[in-house]
Amino acid sequence: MTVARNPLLPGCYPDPTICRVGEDYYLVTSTFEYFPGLPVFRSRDLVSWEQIGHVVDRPGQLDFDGIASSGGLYAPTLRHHDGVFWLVCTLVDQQDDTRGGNFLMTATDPAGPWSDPGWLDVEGIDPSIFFDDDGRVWMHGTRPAREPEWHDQTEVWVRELDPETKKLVGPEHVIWNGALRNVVWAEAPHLYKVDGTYYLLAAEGGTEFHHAVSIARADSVTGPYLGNKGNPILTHRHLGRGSDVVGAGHADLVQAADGSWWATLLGMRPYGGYHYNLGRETFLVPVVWEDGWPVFAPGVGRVPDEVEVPFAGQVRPGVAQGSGSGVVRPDDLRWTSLRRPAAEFSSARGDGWDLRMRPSTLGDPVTPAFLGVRQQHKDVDVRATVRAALGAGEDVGLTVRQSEDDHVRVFVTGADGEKERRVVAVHRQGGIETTLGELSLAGGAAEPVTLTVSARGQDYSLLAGAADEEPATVAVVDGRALDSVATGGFLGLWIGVYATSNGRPTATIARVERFEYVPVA
Ligand code: 6LW
Repeated sequence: MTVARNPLLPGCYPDPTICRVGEDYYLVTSTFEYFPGLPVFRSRDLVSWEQIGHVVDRPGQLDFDGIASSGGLYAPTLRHHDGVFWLVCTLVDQQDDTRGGNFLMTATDPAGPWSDPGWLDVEGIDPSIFFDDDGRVWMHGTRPAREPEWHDQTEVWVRELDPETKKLVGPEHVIWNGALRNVVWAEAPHLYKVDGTYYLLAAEGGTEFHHAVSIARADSVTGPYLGNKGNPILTHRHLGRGSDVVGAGHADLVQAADGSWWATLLGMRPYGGYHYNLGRETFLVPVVWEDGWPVFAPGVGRVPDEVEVPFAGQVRPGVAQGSGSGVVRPDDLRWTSLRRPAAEFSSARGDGWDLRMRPSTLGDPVTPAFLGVRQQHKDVDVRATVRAALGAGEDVGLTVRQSEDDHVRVFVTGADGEKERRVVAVHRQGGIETTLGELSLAGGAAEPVTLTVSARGQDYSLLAGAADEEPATVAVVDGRALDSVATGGFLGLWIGVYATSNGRPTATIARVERFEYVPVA
């Protein structure tokens, strides 16, 4: 017996989808504007997870250029059928709805390569796919109701997919608007067949405080679906905003090899008030069936801190859950850039990177020279040792990023003729920049500087020092201004390095000698 500690995946891993193939479980989550997109995790026992790749990992697969933060890749669904992995997902461009849409990709190895997208002629988000035991395949998803009876009413549709042509065929059926009248955002639908009955699992209430999981069943895949009288079958909204986990919803079911049932779902852990800087994280909940309905977290009725997985002790030990501590080397799968591959502006060198500085800044919805990792722990030190012969107006720094419009930066900046190096801390809030602090460091332009973000709950200290010096505090930022409760959007925070010439032509290479991510116990 082994215990899975929740969250299964700490940090911004929302909208989890899970499937099992033999003894292996595979899980994928949303990534929005980050690249590579849609990380793929594998586990033998539901307890220990290792990342094995990404679904979207090469240019030309999808075009994210210009897509603003919290657009991009929304909730995916992963399934396996007849030796092939199928993934359906939505690319959302909030500024230009002629771009993107719902697509399907396949792979024989979930670590990749994945196919190019096949676009599906259907609107809305949260697509899912169900392989019936008669060989027929059914797509489903959610969209704003065509004839709404209430505000933010959505409708879940189902339609057949021809697995050969990968096109939708036959009539469409609208099967669900949520379990409750006036409920908003019935979404994240997934169909299953259990003992000959079709089940529709769906979220409702919106992916924030009122999030919930409901279930309905039918004798035919196209309905009519009858909701469980106990709906919603899981929510934390009645626990209030002081609950350790809020916003539980967006679940997917999986049956283990021993016949037991489990659900993955998203939730948030507020701290320092009602703020969840780590974003929407992935949790695990046990499921049993009673009277032909699933019961989530039986006897507890909420997302448990720990989940006993009876079969976990019997299989090979997996890789430690969550993330590592220490130097994040260039081959670490946690690294992400924005919208396009990091190879376009960076090269691995030793334990770090050479960043080819770009004119674009973190305020532009493009691909600035940025490389970062998710903030997965509320107490963490992130240190980057950087070195660059900066030109006038050029910056190399460390950022805590929510979006183009909301982030903080601590950076070394260059100016003609100066002997000292200037370190500046800036908060960009709602697109408006405020300088929070400044200091000067002795030493020549090309000597290394260590920049640190030291997060202790909602206090984010930004520090700087020459490599062999005690670092000095440049500013302390209140993290409550940075999470999605404060800024809007769907994301948790990232912490990363960047280099920008702030619009000027440049050929500067910024060297990141090492980047450390050290959670504080
Ligand atoms: C996801 C959907 C949702 O597609 O948030 O509000 C979206 N609802 O289920 C992004 O995670």
